[in-house]
Amino acid sequence: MKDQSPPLHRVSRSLQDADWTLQIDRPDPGTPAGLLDRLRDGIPATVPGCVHTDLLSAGLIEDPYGYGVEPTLHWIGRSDWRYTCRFAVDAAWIGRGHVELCCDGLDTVASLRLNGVSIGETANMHRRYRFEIRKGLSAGTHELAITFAAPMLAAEQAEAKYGALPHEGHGSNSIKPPHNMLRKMACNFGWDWGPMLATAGVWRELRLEAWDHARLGGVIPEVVAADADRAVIRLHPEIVGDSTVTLTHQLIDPQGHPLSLIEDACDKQTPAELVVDRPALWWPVGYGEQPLYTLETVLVHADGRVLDRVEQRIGLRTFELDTTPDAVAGNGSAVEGLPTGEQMQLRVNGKPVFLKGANWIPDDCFPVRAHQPERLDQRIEQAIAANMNCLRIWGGGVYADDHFMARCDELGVMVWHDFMFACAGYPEAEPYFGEVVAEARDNVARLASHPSLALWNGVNETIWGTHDWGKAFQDLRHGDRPWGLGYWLDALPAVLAEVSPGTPYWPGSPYSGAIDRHPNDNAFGNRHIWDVWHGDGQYRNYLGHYPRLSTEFGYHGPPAFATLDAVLPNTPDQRQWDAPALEFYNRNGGKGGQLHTDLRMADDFVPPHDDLDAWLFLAQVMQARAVEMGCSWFRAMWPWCSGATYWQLNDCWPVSSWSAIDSAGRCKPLWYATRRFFSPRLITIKPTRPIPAGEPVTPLAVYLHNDTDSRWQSRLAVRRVDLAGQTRDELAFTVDLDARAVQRYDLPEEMLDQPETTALVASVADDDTPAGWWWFVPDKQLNYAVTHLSELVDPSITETAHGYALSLTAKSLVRDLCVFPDRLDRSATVSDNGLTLCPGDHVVLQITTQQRMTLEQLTTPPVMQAANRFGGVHSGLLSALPS
Ligand code: BMA
Repeated sequence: MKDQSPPLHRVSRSLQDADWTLQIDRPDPGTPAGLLDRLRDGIPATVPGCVHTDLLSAGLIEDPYGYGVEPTLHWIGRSDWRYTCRFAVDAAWIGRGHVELCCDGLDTVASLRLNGVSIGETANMHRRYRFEIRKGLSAGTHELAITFAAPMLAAEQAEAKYGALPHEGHGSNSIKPPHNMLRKMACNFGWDWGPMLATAGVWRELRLEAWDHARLGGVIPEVVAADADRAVIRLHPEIVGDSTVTLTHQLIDPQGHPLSLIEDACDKQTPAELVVDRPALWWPVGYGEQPLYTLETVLVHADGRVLDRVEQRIGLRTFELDTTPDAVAGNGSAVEGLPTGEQMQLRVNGKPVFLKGANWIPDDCFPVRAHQPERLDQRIEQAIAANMNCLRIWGGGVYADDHFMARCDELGVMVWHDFMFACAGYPEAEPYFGEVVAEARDNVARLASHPSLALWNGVNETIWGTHDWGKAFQDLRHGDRPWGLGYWLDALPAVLAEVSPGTPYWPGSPYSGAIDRHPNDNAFGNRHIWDVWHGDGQYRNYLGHYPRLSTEFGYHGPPAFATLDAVLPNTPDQRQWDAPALEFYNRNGGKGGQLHTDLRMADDFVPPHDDLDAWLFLAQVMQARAVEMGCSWFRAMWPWCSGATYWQLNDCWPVSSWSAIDSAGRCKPLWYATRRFFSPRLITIKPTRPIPAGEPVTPLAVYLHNDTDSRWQSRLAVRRVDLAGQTRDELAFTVDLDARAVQRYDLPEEMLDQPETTALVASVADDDTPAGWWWFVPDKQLNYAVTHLSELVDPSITETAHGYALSLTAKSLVRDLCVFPDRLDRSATVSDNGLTLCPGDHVVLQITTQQRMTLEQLTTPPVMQAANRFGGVHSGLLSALPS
């Protein structure tokens, strides 16, 4: 009679299409009077979504990213809002044992009512919630109303309740709400690269689920061992409801062949284990393949009927964090003068890896837009194409999206994941404490099956702040009042040990491994290196640092011109380097936005204040040069240094920031430079030891970092060239370098004289490893032999299926050559940028466009640019210069 019984299995139904309405519930006094009636009556709303995007779709507000708009929208974050929908339920649902309203993301302080009766309250954007609603359900139509308290007021009220704790990060935003007081995406309250657009809404899926007897809360596959012979997966299922059920796990190999099928007694003391002989191991990109197995878990009722089924794609790998004390000073690095400390090395399947990557921030101010799959795919693919193997999910945003993680699994990106804490002290009193623990459990469980999840990290910067930031932060360290350390040292590692045992954990970024050691120590743990950008140093000062792992350092640069052009008013007064509009789209704190960039530009150039195009180009050049300086130096230090994840990969709106890719997905020159300095094989010219700021950078050496599994055999040529690119001296070395190793080739003193008239270039003969360059003095002291683009390169153009191929042959020494086709067609892209070439070097740039472009357009400023135009005596005389 089985067939006639009602279904027992879990069924779900999205409420996305349930005809949603948004109403203002308690308007802020600053709410525009003309909108009040419409907002009280209600406007059509989208779920998932948020208040800002709904108001925008209804045509009631301007684009929040428009010039000057953001400060006019603060009333939205100071008002209460209500989302309402109606949905029908039929008799089949009423007969089920459980009917739950499942909310994967409510932003943030919400109360939920079904047909006017309260069903629950929430106060954490980072958690998933389930509310049992079966009792209130009858066949027919129901009304669900979710009221969100004004986030800015809720944060202020929480601050009054818990007591103020310092919060940083807002940059030059005009208001700085206490982002640390709510469990909500901190940067939604404004950051030093993001506007203050505090919003509310249902930001992830909302659905009904019906089930009987029991359901699967999840299954955590803990890979306890993985080597060439054998992998062992320990299984941690969570069964909700009736425990008189049976559970089976089936593993399917990457080719789709079923492997072992096991029954699970669900005994926590001896969890079920799956064993795979000769497993296909998962590796990060650059270390091997990313085979994914399928793990299917089925929950079966005593009568044989299937209650629930969960399918996950998993990878067989182990991650460990190795913090072994160094056996010798420098830990085997070719760089001299390094002390003794502790390793800070991630190991995958027992093998140490060098992390090459960047920090991830929410890709849009409104999380629902940030999590569009195409957008996540594009960004992750851009990271991979720039030779990155790691992304750090920074703690001021949101926990990684499932789709994001799945794509990282497929492409081999290692994910360093912060818990959501950044740049602030945090209350440890209830109910805040309970919220943090619940959020940690939920997200650790949700992400545990992803092979790309490499490490969980406690907090961004607060521990460091209590040593080096202002008095308010330092007082925390010396006072009695809890400020979050209990989460990072105790509560979070305890959750991890229980929910996802074996996953590496580190209390902070930065942290040095011991609470009584300075958290930003060079020889221990990970570092944030901000004395260059925020501390007013030249980018050459990166050479004074010797981190074991740099999880942050960065340098500002403007977005692509097309991205700025879309938002800047088109009037001459707003098209100046220091115009109010440029300042609006720059939230860097401290010395201010544009001025700060200008001061740093003056390290290498005389800033061209009369030419915005040139100023933007040089700011981007400075950014690319600076990050290259840091990352290639840190690579030269391997195995002392185990990685560099610079600040930051992406942006959330059209802003000047530390990012490599702007908010429209356009790549800055830094992105192209990243592809070179993170290439599997690196050639770089650097000092033989760390150089303290202000000291002469000498002696120099060429370092080769072979970050591949095969031997590197080649011939290395090091040439000293004059400013026309002619060779003055040449040295040759035989290269025979082990896999995953660094070799240093010292340069004699006579190669290093005549700093104002020469540069060094190192290259290998038989592969396409990018050449390494060294410039002794800044451009403002260099008289490049050729400064006019027309005399620098011999260009020709041919049409291709997707646009044009632009061939360029260098006629002299060409430095930082860029082509910006987005100045002619906003959607155009170019295959390479920031090229430094010697006479005779030939490159072909692929330009993708639907539009007609001429050779002259493509080879004339501001479409084509080169640093040669801004060297030596020509600096600052731009307006007098022909192209
Ligand atoms: C670090 C980060 C961010 C910030 C960046 C640039 O402090 O953790 O908080 O945006 O530097 O200032």
